[in-house]
Amino acid sequence: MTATAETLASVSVAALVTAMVSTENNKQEYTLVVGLGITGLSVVRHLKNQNQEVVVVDSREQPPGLDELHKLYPEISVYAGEFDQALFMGASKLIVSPGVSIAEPVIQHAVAQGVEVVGDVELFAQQVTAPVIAITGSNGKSTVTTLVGEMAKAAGLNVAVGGNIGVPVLDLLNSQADLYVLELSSFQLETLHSLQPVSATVLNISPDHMDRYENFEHYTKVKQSIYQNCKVAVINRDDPCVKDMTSGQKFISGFTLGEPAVGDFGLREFDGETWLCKGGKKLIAENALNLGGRHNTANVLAALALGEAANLSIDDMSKALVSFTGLPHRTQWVAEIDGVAWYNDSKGTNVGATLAAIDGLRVENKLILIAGGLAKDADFSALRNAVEDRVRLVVLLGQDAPKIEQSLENIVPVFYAKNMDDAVHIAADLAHVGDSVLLSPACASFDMFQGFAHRGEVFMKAVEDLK
Ligand code: UMA
Ligand code: ADP
Repeated sequence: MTATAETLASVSVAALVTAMVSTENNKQEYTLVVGLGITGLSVVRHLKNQNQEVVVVDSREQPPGLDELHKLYPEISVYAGEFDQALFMGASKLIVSPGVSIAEPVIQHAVAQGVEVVGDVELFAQQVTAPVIAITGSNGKSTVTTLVGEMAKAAGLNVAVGGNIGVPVLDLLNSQADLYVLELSSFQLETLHSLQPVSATVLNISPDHMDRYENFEHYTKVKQSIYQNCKVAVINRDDPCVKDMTSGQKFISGFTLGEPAVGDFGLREFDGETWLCKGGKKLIAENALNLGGRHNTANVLAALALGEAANLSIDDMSKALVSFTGLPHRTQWVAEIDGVAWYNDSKGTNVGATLAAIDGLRVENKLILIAGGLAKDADFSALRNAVEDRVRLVVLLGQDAPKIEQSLENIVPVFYAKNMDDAVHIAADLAHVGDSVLLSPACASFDMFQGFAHRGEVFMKAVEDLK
């Protein structure tokens, strides 16, 4: 009854669906893996380890995981190209990758017929036995996820770190982990129901992925779902979109850049020096941290609250804090050339992140900002005030550069660049001694690059070449 031995699209969908239907009970028996990126591949490995019948579909003509799949499982049927409804209706279950919206009509029709739809993190949640710390938010997720992982290591735990940060969660399940620290995107949360994190947070909310959601409320609601079933909800007391998300939650731990209430994490001044505190108790001086920008201080406070809820001691966490210098491509210092400082914030992929980077870089002169790429339906008008206050001129590149220019009309001079090399040269020509140039695109990178890391590397290479 199987369609094994067949390869890419060599079996028609109708033939496959018929072949997969057991004649005894007329029940469909294949699980459809939707998407063949790194998530899809991890799901296939997981399901095959459980001897399940698997079919794979991807709307891209050449899905990135195709060669690897053929090598590992030549018997699995893969359908690449436009989605075929029959394949979705014939499945017993859909495991949908984060890059595919569950609002896709083919998926919605299947749901209406009673087909179950979950994601890779749901499969993980159904198997995991060790505690999980879950982190989402519009910005700061990777920084906080990595930092909490470092804190757990400093406490001597065998910790597994992954999720949206780049390692599919099912690939973590093999490890003998004491603790899992997961970065979860809104896309991953859409298909997750039964995770029970020991602590969870929505770090902050500002508009992102507006091409995927009906509106900002919809996006916010999806983020909020991370608190479902968590033991301790860690909340950002300073973010109006987040602070009231946890009504009904029994255990709440807050963080703030203001003075903390009893039990919360925040900042207090002692003899002119700013300290990270729990309630009234000093933990670590802010200037002992090796991370720039107040947004990163907020990230540290969130990490402390998340770690404490998972029984990490303040002493162990503090050890990790002093040695953590942040991740590449996040307000990363690149070089000083002819008196001009260059910073790479390629991971600034939405307006909120770019605002934090502009605000966080405490430099004397106004900045030269390099921005642009794929807008994801963003509204760039929120950049106006910060650019007016802190930016001297803007160099734009990428598909949606004109949208940014429109939003910044009459505020600062705007220059167009053909590519990243060109952008760096324009900025170098216009910079004065003492200036800082910040790449913080406020956009996704896929119009010109393979991803934010590729964009950051191309930028840093162009800067190095100036030498
Ligand atoms: N795609 C199609 N058709 C398909 C399947 C995918 O066109 O049938 C497209 C998607 O629209 C997307 C791309 O292919 O642009 C990749 O999608 P995918 O689901 O195959 O992605 P993976 O390779 O499995 O990587 C995913 C996350 N990608 C996305 O959510 C888009 C990775 O986050 C994550 O690291 C990985 O799983 C492991 O968990 C990346 C990301 O950009 C870094 N995330 C977004 C963000 O951070 O803003 C949410
Ligand atoms: P994410 O994984 O959510 O994209 P990162 O930790 O990779 O977050 O940081 C991405 C960018 O977001 C950084 O380059 C910085 O500009 C900005 N950022 C980081 N932390 C915060 C925060 N707490 N609030 C606002 N912006 C932030």
